[in-house]
Amino acid sequence: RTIEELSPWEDARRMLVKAKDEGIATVWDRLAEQTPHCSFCDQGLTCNKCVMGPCRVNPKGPKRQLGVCGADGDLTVARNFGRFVAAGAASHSDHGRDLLEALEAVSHGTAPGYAVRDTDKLARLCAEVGIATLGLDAASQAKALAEHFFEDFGTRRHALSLLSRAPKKRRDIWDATRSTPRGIDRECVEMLHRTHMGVDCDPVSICLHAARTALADGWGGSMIGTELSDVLFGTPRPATVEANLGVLRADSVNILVHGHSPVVSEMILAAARDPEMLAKAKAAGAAGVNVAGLCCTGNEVLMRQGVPLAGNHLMTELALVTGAVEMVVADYQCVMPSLVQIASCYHTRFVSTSEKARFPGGTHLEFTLENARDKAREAVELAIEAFTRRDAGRVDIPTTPVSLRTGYSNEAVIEALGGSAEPLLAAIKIGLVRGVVGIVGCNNPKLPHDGVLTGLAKELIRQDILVVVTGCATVAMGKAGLMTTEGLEQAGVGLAEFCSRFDLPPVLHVGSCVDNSRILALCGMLADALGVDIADLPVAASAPEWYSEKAAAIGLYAVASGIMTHLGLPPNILGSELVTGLALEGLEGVFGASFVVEPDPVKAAEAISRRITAKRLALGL
Ligand code: BF8
Repeated sequence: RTIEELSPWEDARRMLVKAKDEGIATVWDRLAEQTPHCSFCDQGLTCNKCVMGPCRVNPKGPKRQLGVCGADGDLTVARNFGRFVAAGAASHSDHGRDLLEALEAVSHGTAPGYAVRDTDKLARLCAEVGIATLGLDAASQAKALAEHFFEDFGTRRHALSLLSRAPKKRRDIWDATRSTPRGIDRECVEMLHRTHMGVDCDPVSICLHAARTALADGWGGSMIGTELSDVLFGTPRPATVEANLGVLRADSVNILVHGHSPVVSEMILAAARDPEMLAKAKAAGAAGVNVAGLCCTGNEVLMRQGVPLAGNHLMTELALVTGAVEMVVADYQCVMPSLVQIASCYHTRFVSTSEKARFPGGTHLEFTLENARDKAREAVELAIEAFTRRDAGRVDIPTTPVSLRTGYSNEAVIEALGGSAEPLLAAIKIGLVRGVVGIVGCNNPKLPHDGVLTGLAKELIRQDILVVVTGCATVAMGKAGLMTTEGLEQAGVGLAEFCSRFDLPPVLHVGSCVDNSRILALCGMLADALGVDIADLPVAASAPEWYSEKAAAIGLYAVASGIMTHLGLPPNILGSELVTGLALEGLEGVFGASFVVEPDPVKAAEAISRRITAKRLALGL
């Protein structure tokens, strides 16, 4: 493929040319080397879960129709998919647990530099889960809430605390299908157990447990992660910020925060904003210390602190190719191991911070809740030192930044609407806004960078469908100009009228990937207000360019919550007609929603639009 075919963006294209000139391989080069992929793996028909194998199952072939243990293609695909989803749910939820541990440490006064920044939200959450707050100070509330949520991770509950945010009808469906998640860790562990050789041999049963595991993520691990991030670092409020590689500054020490957890990135930001660090940067010849974000941790500090966003998943390597980055500070998830090698081609330091995410060849500065403030200062000092080694001749910062609006937590949306969701519901009822679609997730080098994301969003807003966006989809929408009120020029007349009335862009930024839980909560709120189930709402979800296990968990919890979900490419399940049929149709009968797979954004928009029309008609709208 030509560079023009890989990415539509000026900043990406310039850096792809530079990478080629400098002999630096990127994710696209490695994809080309790996293509064609193993067709058994592609279809989910390989099994390496025991050493009687590994097996390649060939359901329609003359031989090898069964693995050594006797598993057929359907079971093999289901087991693989179940574990795939569990890994995604575990990743989000383990991230959520880190926030929980941070809250607990704050309550004990053992996390210097961290604090409860939204005491109102803390009190609201306590009240929601039944903790009496009268006479309790913030520290005691934090302690009680942390203890309460720790139990959601374990095995002592029959249902997770925040499931009460789902409408009763939805909870009844989960109970009837034995999909009610009981404990976050429990469901992940049970999936590993079920998919061990000789345990659950029913592909449908495994897939239903995958849904339960995913629900434990969406309404559990992710939701706790989101809510506690707000408590600790502040609930996002609307603001205008900048994005793309143009946010790097030629005259400054550039630090990119990458990964997912605000626990590390917030501390780096605080250290970088310290006047003492500014003085040190100036002494080293820089104008200042510039922190910018990548991927989801970028979304976290963008939403709450207005930190500019340098790029999404496929931009992470290219950001280093600018030659202007002194340091990448990573916590975990979606951090390509290749970044260590690319950093070593420049003066860039790659710093890992989490005990559970080590990157050989990089610098490991282990952050704990006790030492984070000091470690963050150490990291910024190392970045300032790296600045003195920057080769100005290799610096190329392409393009100027674009502006985008951010900060649309549910609280902020309600506030923007004047105090309740009623104006949105009224607009939906009269058809000014036909529906709401969450466009979420990643980039995947198999698809044109950001092309399916932006193509779909443009089609939807043109058809008066409000879009909410999270994760790596955010930068794409920002670059396409859809996240400011100027973007309303591309919206349909109805949507433009509604958004103009409330000063909203047509694409609302609601956060990082764990913040998809905000969309679930919003759907619960809208369904309750209308007295219906989530599956009755004119809403849908889409992960057009997804790649990760986490995105699979997100897609499945959306479907299991009653939200039709579009994927730009299928998971590795096509080797089983049974599992594929379940995903594309069968789940509709179980949860009232299923998946649609469509790489073409216009066709995907048509499918979503048809769904929204059908839901509107069923509601009598
Ligand atoms: O959790 S959108 S590429 S960074 S997986 Fe990863 Fe996908 Fe980006 Fe965030 Ni979500």
